[in-house]
Amino acid sequence: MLSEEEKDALFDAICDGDRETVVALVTKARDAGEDLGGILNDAMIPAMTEVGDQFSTGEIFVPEMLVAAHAMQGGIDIIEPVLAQTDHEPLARVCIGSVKGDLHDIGKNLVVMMLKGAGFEVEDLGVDVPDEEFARAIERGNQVVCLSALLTTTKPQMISVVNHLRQFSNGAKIVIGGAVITQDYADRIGADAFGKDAPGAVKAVKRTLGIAA
Ligand code: B12
Repeated sequence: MLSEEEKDALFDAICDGDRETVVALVTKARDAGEDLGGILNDAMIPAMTEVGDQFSTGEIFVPEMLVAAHAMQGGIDIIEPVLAQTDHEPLARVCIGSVKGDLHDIGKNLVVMMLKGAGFEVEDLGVDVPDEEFARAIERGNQVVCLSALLTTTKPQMISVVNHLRQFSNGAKIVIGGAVITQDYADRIGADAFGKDAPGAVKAVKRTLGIAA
């Protein structure tokens, strides 16, 4: 079992981007047969939320957030297969991709990690994703479609995806984000929600599904 001090150490290790310590502590918890969902919820997700808050307030910047995300991923890689074996039900199924023409994926990958950390099953469609691929992802049972765009030139591609998905809509929700996206733009193109950053993405996805944040 992890002691309270070790749980605090796990929290700090994620905030500090100390992947080695994260992997060591999560491995210890797994080998002791501990409730890994509990570790995720009590220590790891709060750490990523802290990192997200520090990023939002300008205390830390992208490099620190990426290192923290990398450390978090080290823990998630150990937890994911174990949770997949249990009855742990995902909150919902979510797919995400950078829209057609957009090759930026660092921010998207952070959103994927935060969504997984929050308990969602996430299908990562990658970058430069055509509209039809998002539609196929809905057919495969994804309940929320997340779209990422970083470029002024790929921003309008979101209009095309939203229109395409609404044509075949089975009630799937659409959440959009990326450096060039705003709430006003989301409202204008008829997306269901906008998220400013990775923690904001989790809140936006939960909001569309009526799940308390
Ligand atoms: C790294 C980078 C690249 C890398 C991408 C590598 C990769 N694997 O992603 C490379 C070198 C490939 C690249 C290429 C280009 N880039 Co570039 N790139 C950047 C840079 C420096 C950082 C982007 C980044 O990773 N930010 C860090 C992450 C954490 O932030 P983020 O992506 O915004 O994501 C956060 C939020 O936006 C949000 N979010 C993101 N997605 C989603 C999705 C949802 C659903 C939600 C809710 C939230 C959400 O959460 C994330 C986490 O907090 C930016 C400048 C900058 N400071 O942003 C330029 C920038 C985005 N690039 C730019 C340009 C112009 C280009 C090129 C056209 C350059 C060229 N002439 O070739 C090409 C285009 C390639 C293409 N077709 O996509 C411009 C865009 C200007 C504009 N407004 O259009 C920028 C702003 C640079 C600049 N100041 O001019 N780029």
